[in-house]
Amino acid sequence: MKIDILTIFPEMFGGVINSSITKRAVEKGILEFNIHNIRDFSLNKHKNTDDYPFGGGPGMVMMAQPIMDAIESIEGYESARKIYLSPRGRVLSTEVAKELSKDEHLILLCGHYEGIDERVMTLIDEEISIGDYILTGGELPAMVLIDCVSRFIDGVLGCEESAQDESFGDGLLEYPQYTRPSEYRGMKVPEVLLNGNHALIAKWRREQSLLKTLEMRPELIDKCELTKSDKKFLDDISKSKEK
Ligand code: 4FV
Repeated sequence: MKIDILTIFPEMFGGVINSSITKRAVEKGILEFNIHNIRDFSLNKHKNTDDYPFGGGPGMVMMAQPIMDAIESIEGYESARKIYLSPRGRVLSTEVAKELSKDEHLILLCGHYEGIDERVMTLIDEEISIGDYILTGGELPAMVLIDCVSRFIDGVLGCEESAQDESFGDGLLEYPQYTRPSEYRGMKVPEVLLNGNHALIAKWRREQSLLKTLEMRPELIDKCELTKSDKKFLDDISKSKEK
């Protein structure tokens, strides 16, 4: 299996790749790792990879251009399984790890700060989360994924360590984030985020969180406190689906 990792902290991966079962797997030719520094693909002279979020809010958002160019620089990226490590994703489990271990080529995108421009998702196959908590970056989740997936690849573990025999937030998912430019590759930032109306922006963000949660983690809906407008929004969604 070939694993390409996209990060702004490549130095974080030295440990996980050059030790333990993954080091052994590389030496045996079972695993191949390529680490790509997203900063190398930034087109601005300061090599920035992040900017302020449209619509305001805390933190910074990673720009689409460096990430999308980095992904497209990888040989065979079209056929690889392109995974964004994110709290919005399918939660990593033994079953998911077993499924991923059958892939020939994984591309792991590690976000940082408040996350990435939503337009990057047009190149991503799926989001995977290592659990319902917020980390500083996607690097540690990528290492967790590498570790647990590697264990299911034939030959990585000695027969005595076989993984086959192993057993085992406000509560809504994050709304889509965007940053400059307001249009990139023909994809425009939602108008509501550009007009500066904070009430409308907050409404849009809440609704987007409800929609993303309904789509990705419906079981979380029942566990979180919904306002009257939340419930009306969800009722309207379910009625529109019935039509
Ligand atoms: C995460 C998780 C996670 C969110 C913002 C990185 C951070 C920052 N990734 N499972 N839990 N990611 O917290 O995968 O960009």
